[in-house]
Amino acid sequence: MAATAAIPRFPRDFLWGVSTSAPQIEGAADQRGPSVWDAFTAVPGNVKDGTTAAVACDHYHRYREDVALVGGLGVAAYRFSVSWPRVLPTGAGAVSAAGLDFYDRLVDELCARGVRPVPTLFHWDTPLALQDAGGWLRRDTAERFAEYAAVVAARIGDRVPKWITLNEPAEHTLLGHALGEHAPGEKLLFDALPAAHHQLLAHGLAVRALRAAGARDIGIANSHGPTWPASAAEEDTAAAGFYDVLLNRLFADPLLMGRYPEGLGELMPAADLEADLKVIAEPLDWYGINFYQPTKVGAPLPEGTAAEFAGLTLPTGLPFSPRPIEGYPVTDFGWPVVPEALTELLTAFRDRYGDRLPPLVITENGCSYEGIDDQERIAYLDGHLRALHRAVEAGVDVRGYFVWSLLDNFEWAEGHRRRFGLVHVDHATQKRTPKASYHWLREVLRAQRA
Ligand code: GBH
Repeated sequence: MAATAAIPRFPRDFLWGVSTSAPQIEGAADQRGPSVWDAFTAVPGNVKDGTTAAVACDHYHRYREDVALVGGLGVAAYRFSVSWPRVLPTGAGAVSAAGLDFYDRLVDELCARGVRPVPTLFHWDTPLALQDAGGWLRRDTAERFAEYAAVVAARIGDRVPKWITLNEPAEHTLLGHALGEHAPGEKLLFDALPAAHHQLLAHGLAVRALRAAGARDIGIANSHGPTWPASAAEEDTAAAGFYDVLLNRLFADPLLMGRYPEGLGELMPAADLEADLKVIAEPLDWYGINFYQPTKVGAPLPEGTAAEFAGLTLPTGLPFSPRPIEGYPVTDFGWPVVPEALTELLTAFRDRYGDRLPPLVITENGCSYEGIDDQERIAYLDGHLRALHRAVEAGVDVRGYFVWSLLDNFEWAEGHRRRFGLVHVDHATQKRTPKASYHWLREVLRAQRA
């Protein structure tokens, strides 16, 4: 195996888990309301290999087998997402009994195997009916989300020890609403900021609705990563600082400090911004970080150069430009593998937010590689666990770590071209095969328990 030395020991009650999301694994699209992803994948060219999420891993029908895989891994927790349009086919109003029944069965199956269910209420699958009414550009969507949260809590809340409101509002704003690489395919650039505000508001309203329904231990999963300036030159550090505001501070500052970074609050659609920020900053029990890689950013490049970056077609006229990070291995996706950036990120978070920072959980970390004998994935996870341990040793209060992902799944605009699973899925036959990394992680966890 790629990594031989034992992973250092984490605290006894450290929460180990594995993550998935509904639109990426469930399939059974004919048994729920349509989401923005159904509309988006129906447009040729939007998904690089033309796949849709209609079947995905067929987890809706195979959840018992998948929960057995989770149990076999020896993790204490499973992070999944609840599909809003499966529970409320048009996003509001009529509840689907069959949809709620599915999550009820899933939660029971997890509990029967001694695995703690950690649901995420939104992983980018907005009900299409709400999108047609304006989606996240509209304030109403935030209110509907809180009602939906209450419906889910009423049904499965008695067995759910830990909740996540939203997954990565930053990526959903950037990729879904600013660049149009993800559903709903809006290319609004900076006019996408209302989608950020309304997601944050939805989060805060949902925290209140969940607590009113008796839920405890509520967090959010945000994507974060250090931003490295391309050089020490003033124009590069300024551009990197701006990117850092958009990726990291635009979401973490309002949640943890109750204010937007300077100049951004004014751009948000709020009659009473202070009142909204109070909702958004509703105290969290913990804060989830999805970490993949750092980003190097420099000043805008001259007109006409390098509009392509890591598979994205970037518009011209942005006040920064992402640059390749050299000197590190890259995954199949082209993302650099830089474990020490995780230590850097976590210590920077502690330094910036200090006492306002609740305990942290890494809610996603993983990589895309082909193959069942996935030694590169083992090396990636090994490196990141060591980097995480260094942050814990440095005094950052991190309480858990979830691998993305249990299964090879529907990887958004990449379709089936990228494989993030610890378990290989043959998309033609739905056959699951645990990879070398699955067996490796099981042994790591066994050693942690010993
Ligand atoms: C997560 O988003 C999602 O929550 C999950 O659904 C998804 O399957 C998983 O990641 C894997 O993609 O081009 O080098 O600058 C991750 C957000 C945004 C992280 C893009 C990597 C670009 C890397 N990602 N980012 S780079």
